[in-house]
This record gives sequence, structure tokens and C-alpha cells, in this order.
Amino acid sequence: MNENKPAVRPADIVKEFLIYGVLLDISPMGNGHINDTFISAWNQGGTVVRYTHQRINHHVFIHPEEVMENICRVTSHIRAKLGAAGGPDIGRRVLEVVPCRTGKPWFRDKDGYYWRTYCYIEKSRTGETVTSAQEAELLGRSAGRFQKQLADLGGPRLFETIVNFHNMETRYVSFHKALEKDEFNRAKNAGPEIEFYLENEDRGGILIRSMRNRLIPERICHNDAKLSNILLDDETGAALCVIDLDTVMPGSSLFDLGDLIRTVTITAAEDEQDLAKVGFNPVLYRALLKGYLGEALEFLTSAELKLLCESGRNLAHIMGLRFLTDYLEGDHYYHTSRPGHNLDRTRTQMTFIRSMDKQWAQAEQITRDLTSEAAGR
Ligand code: GN1
Ligand code: MG
Repeated sequence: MNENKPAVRPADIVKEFLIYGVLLDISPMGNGHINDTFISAWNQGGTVVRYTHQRINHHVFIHPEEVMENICRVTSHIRAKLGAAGGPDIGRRVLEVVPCRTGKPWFRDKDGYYWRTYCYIEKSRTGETVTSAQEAELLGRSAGRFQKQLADLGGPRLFETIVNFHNMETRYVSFHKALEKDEFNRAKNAGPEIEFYLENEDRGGILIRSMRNRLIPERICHNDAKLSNILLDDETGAALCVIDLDTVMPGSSLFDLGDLIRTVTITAAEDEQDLAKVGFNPVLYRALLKGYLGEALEFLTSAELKLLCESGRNLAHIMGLRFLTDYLEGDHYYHTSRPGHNLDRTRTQMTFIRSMDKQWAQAEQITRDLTSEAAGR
């Protein structure tokens, strides 16, 4: 968000959480588009222990308490499952929320901003691009596992932390409004992109129409299951756990698979400016899908299976549309660090879709090969 930052100091805020020891250091971290993230280090009896803190963007998440309630339910459920399975290294396989001194999982500062704290997961990293098929397969597996872990979450339906988040139809309503208004006189810089998203409008509605018509089931999903939200072990490269749980809520399994396809099988970063580097890689697609289906084939319906390939195209489509809308609206939603940043992001998504379209027959063949064992369901 491009706005004046509140005058509170992160170093004061983190002391409101139930963390022992002496604060050694706190600094900004990560490259999220929405929240502000910090990492702190504490001396706890001679050992340095680190924590992650986030200032929640309440313009995007208008009910931060509900976000945190969802996150606490989901992480407790996964932790209990990992414990019951006797899994090793549980502290690195699920996020752990640190409460604040009042016992709440969030702290509200004097400017009205909500903060939260997690134990930092050591010896881990996130990636922006994938180069090996082995890594793609592990990532696919971790997304399937995450969906499986949450399939039996009990209790009431999770809060919808952002309503209509992956609803292509309402995203198009916003796009058309932004285009009509063209408040910043930027439409002239984005002619081919605007044309592309107008041409693709009908096809883009396929997932949301399938959900509305109950052809595909509602499931708990992450809704931001992109590559950079999966934590990898520094040494082995294995996927440890899924992070950035703000949008875990009801949705479709295809939103998560699609987001992974969009970010794992692309050959460049989301904001790459040299479009010659951007494309769809079918080798990575095969590996990713193989890993995902290794976990998910047992619960996916035949209607979901038919849309696996489409989901990647669809999620690249909705992201490109959202980046373009934000560009037209003056970059008020996503963090940007250069002029035209959102337009660059729009272009990578569009180039990825075009590359996928060129290789569509092959991608569909890969999908059929890998799902054939489910034929006849
Ligand atoms: C945003 O904050 P970050 O980078 O995890 C966005 C996602 C987009 C993503 C694009 C709440 O996520 O929907 O996929 O950027 N999150 C929200 O990279 O809008
Ligand atoms: Mg996010």
C-alpha cells in the first residue's frame, strides 16, 4: 500500500508479545505485496531466538481478528495431526502463533494497526523461481498435503477473510470500472494488455461458474498458494510448510493448484521485465502435477480433475487482471517499487498464458497421462 506509515516503532510493538529475553535486533524482511514483515532476534539465556512479526494491512483484511481466528484454528489442527502421526520436526512444519500479553493472538497499536507474531522457522528459505523437476514435485506434494490436512477441520465454516477473493466475475466488474474511469490516464499505456483481458473474459469465468453451479466442491484452501509462500528446508530443499495463511478460507482446490502452476512452471519472476525470459515449462508442470496428485488424487472429483490444467491458466489470468486493475487505479493495492511495476506483473502473467496456450495440447496430454489412473471414476 502506498500510504503514510504510522509512527509506531516495531521495536516497541514486539515487546507486547509473550517473548522472553532481551531484544537484540529488529529489521524489515520479505517481499510481500500486502502486509509489512519484520524479523527480530532475542537473547534468551544466551541463545539467540528469532521471531517474525507482521503488521496486517487492514485496508485489505478488514477484520484482522477473524484472520487470526482462522489461522489459529488451522495451525492448531495441523499441529495436532502432525503430532498424532508422530512426525519429526513439528516446530518447522507448521507456523506457531505467539500470543500477546493479553492472551490474544494479535496486538492492536495506537494507530489501529493489528500485529501478529510467529516463531521464526530457522534454516529455511523461500524461492521466486524453480529450476529442477525434483523441486517442483516436492512443491506439488506439499500443496496436496496441505489440502488433505485441512479436509477434516471441524467446527464452523472458516471466516471469508476477503469476500469474492478468487471471483473472476467481480474482479472483472472492478476492472471495467477502473478502465471506464481511467483516473490516472494510464489506459493509453496498456492497450495490448487491456485487449487481452477483454478477449479472455468469458473463459476466465470457468472456475467461478463451476463453483457456483456446484460442479466442483467447496474446500478449505490457502488461496495464496504461490511458490514464495512455501517454506523450503535450506539444506535439503524439501517443502517444510505453507506460510502466509491470511487467506486460508473456503474456496476450491483448483485455486491452490492453479497458483502453484502459475508460479512454479513460469520460467521467470512474477515481475520480470524481459519478457523473452517468461514462459510455461511443461517439464516442471509434469513434475508439479505428479507431486500434487500423489497426495490429492484420492480426494479430487472427476470434475476437478478435468480442470487441473485450466486452473494454472485461470490463476495467472486473475492475477494479471488484478495487477492491471491496480495499475489503472494508481497502484493503491499492491506494494510497488518502481513506476509501471504492476504493468510489468500484468505482462508476465499474460506472456505466461500465451506460452501455455501454445503448448496447451502437450499440457493437457501430461494431465491426462497423470490422471489416467483415476479414469472411470
Ligand atoms: C498478494 O502479499 P502476498 O505477496 O503474499 C495477494 C495474492 C497474490 C499475490 C501475487 C491478499 O500476496 O492474492 O497472489 O500478491 N494477496 C492478497 O503475487 O491480495
Ligand atoms: Mg499473501
